[in-house]
Amino acid sequence: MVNLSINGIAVSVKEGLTILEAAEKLHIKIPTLCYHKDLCIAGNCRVCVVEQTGNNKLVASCATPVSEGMEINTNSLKVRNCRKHIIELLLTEHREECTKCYRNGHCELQELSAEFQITNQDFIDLVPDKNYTVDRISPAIEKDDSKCIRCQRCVRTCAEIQSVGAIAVSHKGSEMKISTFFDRSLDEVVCTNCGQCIVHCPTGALTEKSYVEKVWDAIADPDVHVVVQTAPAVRIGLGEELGLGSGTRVTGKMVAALKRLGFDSVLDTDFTADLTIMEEGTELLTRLKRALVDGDTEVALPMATSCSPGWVKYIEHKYPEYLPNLSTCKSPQQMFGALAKTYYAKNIDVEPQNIVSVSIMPCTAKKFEANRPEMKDSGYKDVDYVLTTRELAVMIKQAGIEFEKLNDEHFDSIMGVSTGAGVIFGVTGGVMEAALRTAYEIVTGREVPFDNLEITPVRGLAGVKEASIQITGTKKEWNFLEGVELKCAITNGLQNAHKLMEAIKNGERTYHFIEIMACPGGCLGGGGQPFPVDNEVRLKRMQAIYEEDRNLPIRKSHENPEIVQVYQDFLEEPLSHKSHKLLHTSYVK
Ligand code: HC1
Repeated sequence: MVNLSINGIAVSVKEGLTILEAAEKLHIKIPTLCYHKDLCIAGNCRVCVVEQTGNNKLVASCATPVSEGMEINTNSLKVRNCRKHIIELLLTEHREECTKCYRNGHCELQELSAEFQITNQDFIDLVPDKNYTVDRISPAIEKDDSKCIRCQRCVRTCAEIQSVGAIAVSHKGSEMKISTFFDRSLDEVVCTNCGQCIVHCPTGALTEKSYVEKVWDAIADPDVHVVVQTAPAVRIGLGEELGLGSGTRVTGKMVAALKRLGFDSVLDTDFTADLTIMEEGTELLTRLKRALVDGDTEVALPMATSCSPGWVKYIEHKYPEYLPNLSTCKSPQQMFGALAKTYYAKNIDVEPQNIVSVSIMPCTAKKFEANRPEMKDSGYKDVDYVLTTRELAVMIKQAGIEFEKLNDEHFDSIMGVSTGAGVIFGVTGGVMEAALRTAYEIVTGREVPFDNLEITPVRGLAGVKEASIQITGTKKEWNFLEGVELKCAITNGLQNAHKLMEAIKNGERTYHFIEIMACPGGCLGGGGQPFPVDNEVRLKRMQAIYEEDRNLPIRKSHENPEIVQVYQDFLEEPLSHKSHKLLHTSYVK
């Protein structure tokens, strides 16, 4: 242990901690900008300076380890003046259009300026002389260099958490900027649209493309029927943006708010998450049968989940030789879109061209996915507009809805009934757990004992998780699986996906089924979820998702009565001709 004093208070902390971390233990908050708990230390903004009493030196507290006998002052006159000047200098290069900025009210630089009462300008404003790039080409992410403070949180996020490297530092000195390959648009480089750069950016330099106005226009149009679907992780994230604590479950209030906003029908992506289990589970069993019974060596195993569009884009760019391993299932969002303009349209007797299909997602890559050319199998654009959890909160605030006072309401039908298996799609390991609940019953004909519904090896925020399952007592048609050890792996965050794919490629690991989600923690940590985020927040959201599952009356996808109905009335059976046409696709390099 190391003994030191901070602001005259003695503290004893573990060796290797930084001054910033030691101060946290004493509940002393030191302002930061380039620092983020998810990332390696950069120490480049210097806002976190503190004074070392003894030698009167100013040091960056995020980058300086504690040492024995250290005396630190986090609030001396020298420290306050220095921090104030640093913030003022950052502002000279930052386009201050706070009232028009997407991050107004959520900007860390704005917060610090207010805290330090920066009311006048002592330094020359450099913004007018700079030729800043504003990139609005991508359907998912916008990048405005005039708001960038060059803290490099986005660069570290893209490299360390996602192993993508779509953005990097270019040029030097005052010309230094955050750039892409040859300064191309984010739409033209290896960006996966995951939006992790957005949730780690302290200002409005990186934001999602907003479709709020388009959705308001659709709601106001009396000639169209606007249907909205809500992703599993939105219901445990939305409350944070509307003044409730992290991990507050707000499913019923969210539905009530969507109805008040004027959507004609409020339905659930969790319904098509259940449908995905039916389709993807059957696809996996079919692949296994071909490999194990027919001896077909061409079968691509392990089969990989395909519901995370950031992961799909990653495999297209980085591991195109593994594209046949992706499940052919579209994501639940896109399955919903395809059914909205066919099955649902027919059911409510509305022409599909008069349906506007909106989805609320915790994810920015879903905006890209909805715009992919593959996603028009209904004969129309399957999903017209994708809003993030944050954008939905904006609409709720604009409409003057007092969210916390709303009474719970239920989803509409059809395509509004879902199960606990559907909701756990929103957390890493959830697709695997949901699939196992159903696969066990299909293969054995026996019910999963209630106590075994929660499959703990696939739970938690670990980067790579493995599970192996041996099914005994299989039904006759599945007896090729009797005693076979089914090997599965689960990852979250693309850096972990990279590790897993390398292990598979090098032959170090073999699996039958892998679940990969692009964002840390799965969709609950998506790029469209409320700010700020770190593992503490992710854990609370994770607990909320599992609580939601535990509280639902049906917890297995195949027991969802609306799933039984959609096969009876429309799709016939999993992997039928119709489901192939509407619910499956393939991707190319
Ligand atoms: Fe997800 Fe999915 S779980 S990808 O994380 O399969 O975004 O929440 O909607 O489509 O269902 C996201 C979440 C989401 C899809 C589902």
